[in-house]
Amino acid sequence: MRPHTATRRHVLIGTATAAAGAVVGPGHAVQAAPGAPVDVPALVIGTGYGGSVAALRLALAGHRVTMLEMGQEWNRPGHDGRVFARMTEPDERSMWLRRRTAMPISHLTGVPLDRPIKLGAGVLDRVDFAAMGVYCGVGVGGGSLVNGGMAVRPRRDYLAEVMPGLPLDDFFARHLPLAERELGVNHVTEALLEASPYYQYARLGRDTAQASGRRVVPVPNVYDFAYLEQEAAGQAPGSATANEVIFGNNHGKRDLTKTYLARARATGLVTVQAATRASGIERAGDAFVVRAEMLTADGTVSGTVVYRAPRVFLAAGSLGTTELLLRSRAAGGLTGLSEELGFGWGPNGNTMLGRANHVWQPTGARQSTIPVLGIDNWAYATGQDRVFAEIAPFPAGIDTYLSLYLAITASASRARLSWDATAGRMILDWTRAHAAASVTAVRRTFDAINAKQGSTYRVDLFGSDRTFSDHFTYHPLGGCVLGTVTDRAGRVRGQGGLYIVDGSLAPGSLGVNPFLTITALAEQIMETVLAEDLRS
Ligand code: FAE
Repeated sequence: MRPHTATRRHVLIGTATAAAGAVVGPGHAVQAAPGAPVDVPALVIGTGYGGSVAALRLALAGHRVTMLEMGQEWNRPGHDGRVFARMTEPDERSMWLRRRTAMPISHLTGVPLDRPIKLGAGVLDRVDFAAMGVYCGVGVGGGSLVNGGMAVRPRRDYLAEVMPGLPLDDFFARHLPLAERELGVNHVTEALLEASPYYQYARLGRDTAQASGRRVVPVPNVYDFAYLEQEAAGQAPGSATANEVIFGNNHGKRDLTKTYLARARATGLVTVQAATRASGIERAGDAFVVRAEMLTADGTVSGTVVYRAPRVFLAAGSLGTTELLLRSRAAGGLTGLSEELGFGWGPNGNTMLGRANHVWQPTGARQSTIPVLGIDNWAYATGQDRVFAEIAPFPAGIDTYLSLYLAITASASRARLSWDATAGRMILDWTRAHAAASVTAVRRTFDAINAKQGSTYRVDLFGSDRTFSDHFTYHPLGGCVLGTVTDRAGRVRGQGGLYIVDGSLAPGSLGVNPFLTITALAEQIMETVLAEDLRS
């Protein structure tokens, strides 16, 4: 095992001696007989939205829960006094096991923006497949640590279209409002939106869209806007106003560690094993044996640990959960899984673009990293032309006159995740052609704005051959689609006791930013599972 070094922050959080069968984690110890698996009543793999809901609901019902999380526990300040690095000052905290950043906006005026960084178990992963890069949050709190906090309700008609069979009355009447309350969703204040220099870019994005007859809607968020007002006024340490977002927010954001996970841990029944990556699941009689690797702060495997649990909740996200199931099936640990495992994957139609404004249309040198407005054409578009585009920030410290947008389309393109036995890894058959309909839809929306404004697209943001980003996503969805790989309550078919509660259940497209829907879906699943499978 690698020695712990006092100079590293977030050093190895759990250590394991597989031979002795003992695991020591932060603030707790779990003991097992030498060589034997650690027996736990319920295991949750992943600490993002689905995992946090599962842990809280299980614990409130009196069940002991052990959570495994491959990333770190982000609760200790680093060398600069901050827990997370700023977007503009990346270091080993920023990216998951990379020696160079992999920024979504990779270039500006032809200059590459990526920089060398020290290798570390950082908070933002980018998983590169042949034609698609997938960004994911890694750490206790999952995607909530790195995301923009936008908590957008899905449209009822679109959910009915993409997830037929979901009990929508209940979902909209109870589970979505519950998720919004637990996550602390709130709205930007009038003062910030209409007067703050930090939202000049949002006001310009709104005005130029409305001038072309486009509808602009408010976008709710879990970032605390009362805090944002204070930081904008210089009365509290800056986070949204200080270039913090995709590598974590040091203040203001109600990420899962402050909401669901905090409540779950407060029960005293939830143990989180950070820096512990599940690597395989095997059926063993009425239970499951889950193997996991303990990781150091630079990602080295320092030991292994084995758990045994009669109930396992998979919450490792679209890629993580699908990979675990594909890998476990390939290794012979799980048999009889649905043939549809890996299918139905999509990037939620994610397409980014930039527009160059005129010199009399400044976007602001100072910009809040938390978006608050979106352009919405769903009222007057059909099929794959439906677009919801957030007016996104580009905080550069100088005025760039750049309007940036993250568009989400109703793309019908789906791809398949599968196991490449030769390479020993998961692959994705997404091609650039899969994104063509999204790019066309987005182009239609923004061509109209450019025509009215006499403005042009920025062609210098995503490398030499792209005006629209058709090669990465923040919103991986699918792989274990609800009602195919699982039943309607997230029970993995053919594997009693194994459940899925995360974004892998959603069929590649939700039409809006996904975490609110994922959270509400996990609430619905847990309600059913607790009532039907775990009633004591
Ligand atoms: P997720 O939150 O990804 O959690 C999975 C967890 O499992 C992670 O902590 C992983 O480290 C962990 N894990 C994976 N594999 C293993 C393993 N083998 N063993 C142990 N642990 C493992 O899953 N969505 C919005 O709705 N609004 C936004 O504003 C927004 N902005 C985003 C910005 C960025 C930069 C990114 C990357 C994403 C954004 N998203 C946004 C997407 C959102 O964060 C994502 O849909 C959810 O986090 C997915 O939730 P899950 O519970 O599926």
